[in-house]
Amino acid sequence: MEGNTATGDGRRGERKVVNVTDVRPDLDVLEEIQQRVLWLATRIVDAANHDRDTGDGVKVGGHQASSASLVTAMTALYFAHLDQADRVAVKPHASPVFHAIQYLLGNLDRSYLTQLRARGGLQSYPSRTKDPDEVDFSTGSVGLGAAAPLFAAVTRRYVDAHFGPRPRTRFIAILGDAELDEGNIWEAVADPATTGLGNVMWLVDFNRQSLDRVVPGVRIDQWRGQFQAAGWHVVEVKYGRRLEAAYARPGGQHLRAWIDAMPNEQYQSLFGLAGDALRKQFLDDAPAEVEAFVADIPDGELGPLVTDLGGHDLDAMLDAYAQCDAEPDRPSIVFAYTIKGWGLPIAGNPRNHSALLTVEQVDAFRGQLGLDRETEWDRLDPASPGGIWVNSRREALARPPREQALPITVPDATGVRAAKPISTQEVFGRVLVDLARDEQVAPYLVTTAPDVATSTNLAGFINKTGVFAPTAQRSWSDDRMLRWAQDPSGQHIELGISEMNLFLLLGQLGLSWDLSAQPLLPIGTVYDPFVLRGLDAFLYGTYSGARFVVAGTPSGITLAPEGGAHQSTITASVGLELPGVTFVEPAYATALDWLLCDALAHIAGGRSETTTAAPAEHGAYYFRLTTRPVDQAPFAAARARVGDAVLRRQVLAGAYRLVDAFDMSPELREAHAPVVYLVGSGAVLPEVLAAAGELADEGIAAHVVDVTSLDRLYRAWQRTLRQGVRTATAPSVAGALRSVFAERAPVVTVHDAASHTMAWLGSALGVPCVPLGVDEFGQSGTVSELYELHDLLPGSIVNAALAALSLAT
Ligand SMILES: Cc1ncc(C[n+]2csc(CCOP(=O)(O)OP(=O)(O)O)c2C)c(N)n1
Ligand SMILES: [Mg+2]
Repeated sequence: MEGNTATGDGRRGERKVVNVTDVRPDLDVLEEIQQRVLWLATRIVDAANHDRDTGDGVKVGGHQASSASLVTAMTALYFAHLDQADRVAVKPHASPVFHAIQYLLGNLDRSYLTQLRARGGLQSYPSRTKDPDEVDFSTGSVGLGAAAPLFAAVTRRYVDAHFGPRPRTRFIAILGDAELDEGNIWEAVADPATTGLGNVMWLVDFNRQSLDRVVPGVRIDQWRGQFQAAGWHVVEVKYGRRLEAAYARPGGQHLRAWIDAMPNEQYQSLFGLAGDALRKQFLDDAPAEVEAFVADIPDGELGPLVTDLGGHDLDAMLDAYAQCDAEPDRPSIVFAYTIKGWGLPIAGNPRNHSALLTVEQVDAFRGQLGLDRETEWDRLDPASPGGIWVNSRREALARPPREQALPITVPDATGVRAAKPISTQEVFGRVLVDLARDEQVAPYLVTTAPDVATSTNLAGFINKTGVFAPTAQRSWSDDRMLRWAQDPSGQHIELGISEMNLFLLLGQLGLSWDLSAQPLLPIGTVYDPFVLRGLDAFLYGTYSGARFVVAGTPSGITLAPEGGAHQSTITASVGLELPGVTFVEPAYATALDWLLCDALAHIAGGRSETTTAAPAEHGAYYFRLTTRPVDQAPFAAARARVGDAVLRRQVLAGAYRLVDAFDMSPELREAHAPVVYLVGSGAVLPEVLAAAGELADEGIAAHVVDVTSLDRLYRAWQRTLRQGVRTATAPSVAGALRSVFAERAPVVTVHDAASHTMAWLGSALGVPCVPLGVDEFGQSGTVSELYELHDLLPGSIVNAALAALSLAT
């Protein structure tokens, strides 16, 4: 088995301070428990595949082999190591092991055991929001679940510094070894914000197999070096106690050298063999000393000896965990050498990733454990030593409830003033500075950015609140624009340029009410095009139920001089389509002020009377902003015309009429002028307004609608449609649309984003629609040059309106 011998810098037997709060149980008791965990995890998958008739011919699946390799490590963890405050991410394919453990602990009803991958049942991969038992971290997209506890620990360090220390939590990730191929792992490990977190432990299920294959070369030397260079404490648990004892015998060094040198594929093939065949395969190419050493070992003992890996030795795993506890100043990683399919007939088989035991093999396993069809799902006998121990663990791990809401009232608005033309990005910065003065709100605000804090207008906030550092750092700069004191009271967490890390951190800040018993108001900023760079982590956070604000800014081709690489076009669509995210794109200062305060009020759990957000809106908020200064007079005029109460309600609902053509030019009404809607969102509103003016001159009444949240409008439309579909009744027009689009008239949509994003409005209103937007990569230029290129100038909008009108007749 390739890879060096254990050279982790915490060697077994050299423990320093051991801070294990629990008493170790008898290893025989743990052994009994782990056999039951292995059985239940295997049978949970078996039942899903063999006991249930889905009727659709689609394979159910599940991962018996990937689960089995973690049974020892997770039994040791849950039944002899964890405290109530600890939080664990479980690798996706070990979901059956996790649920088997929760069941044995009494935290999961027996009825779920036959419901893996069934509707409303146990999820394929651990899910915070969907599983019936308490999952700390969702996993599924490999790499992300592994990194999440690291960012939860970053969050805890922040929470402890600001709100007083919580009971110590160990943030643990259990990951498959192939997860280390994912780049986000290394981005997380490399970021200075994650250094020195002694309460983090990663546990790698080092089965040297991925989905497709037995991994040919074992990269343990490389990984050890990389983690150590990043300041991590590395532990390798390579051999079990039985092999260690053999190595200690005279000549044992030859056995060890041979096992270390043996190709991984050869080693893994031993697990499928027995007797003489195993001996032959083991000794293929071996030096004579090895053959001599094993000559006296009977066939029946040779297999169990040479396959005795540390990751399947309970005692060795508990030692490894204790070594990590003894390192309070740096994160730890444990490489537990394991075998995929351990303890099952599929052990070590290169094609075992999706392999299932046959019904006969399951029957045999059941019989070996002394179980039958009546008793197979039973918990351990509560009067037995195993049952007594499990019960004590259940009590030790019981968690107190956590409060999700903050006891504060977020104001409806900060009253940000904007006499001159101003950009939404600048308003965003000003609103945050104002909120930093609000005694109720300020303590809970925390911002973060991947090296773009100044260029996204967070500087004002940071100058007021400082940058967070676990210990005070001396400042060497006198720059008055950039007073970035770094100390434990800072409220901005600065990250390196990794959008993955940004969204992973936002996701964890947004779950701090649960994982750190402290709700926060997290706000992140990112260049809008690079939202896509962190998209999987964005999804991960919102799938986990995290609540935060992210501002993508600047956005679109309005970032004209920057060129195609920096101009986002599909992000609006992403924001609109992401579940658990409310996408918002205001154009005017006061609208942004209202929307941002409302978003924070939702995150805080406070519900102001005027809020119109749907009850289902409990996720994150994505603000798409720009650096284009926009004249605020049209909004002031709409405010005067409609009044604050109605206007705010409409802005929050997603759209309002910025210009009413008949109010503006009453003669158009008298002349029964043709009507068209010009619907814009974000930076393009000045062009839309100019086009409306030109159309009025030509005798066409063009109402201008400013869409502040395409997402809320779309959801309102979908809600009424679905209602109609489900009840087979004619759907009504959603209220948010009806109040703004009172007349039936064709529409032109104008957006500095893919034209497709708003094109559905025609269907929603049942009228012709001409969607204008950006459907190609951008290039450098001035705003008007690029708007001309993409048909966003007033002249093109006028032509689009004429086209829409002609389509309507
Ligand atoms: C981002 C991502 N890519 C691909 C997959 C599909 N996939 C699931 S598990 C796996 C390999 C897992 O290997 P490893 O991490 O070693 O886990 P093991 O099953 O060996 O325990 C792959 C490719 C995924 N879940 N997520
Ligand atoms: Mg693996």
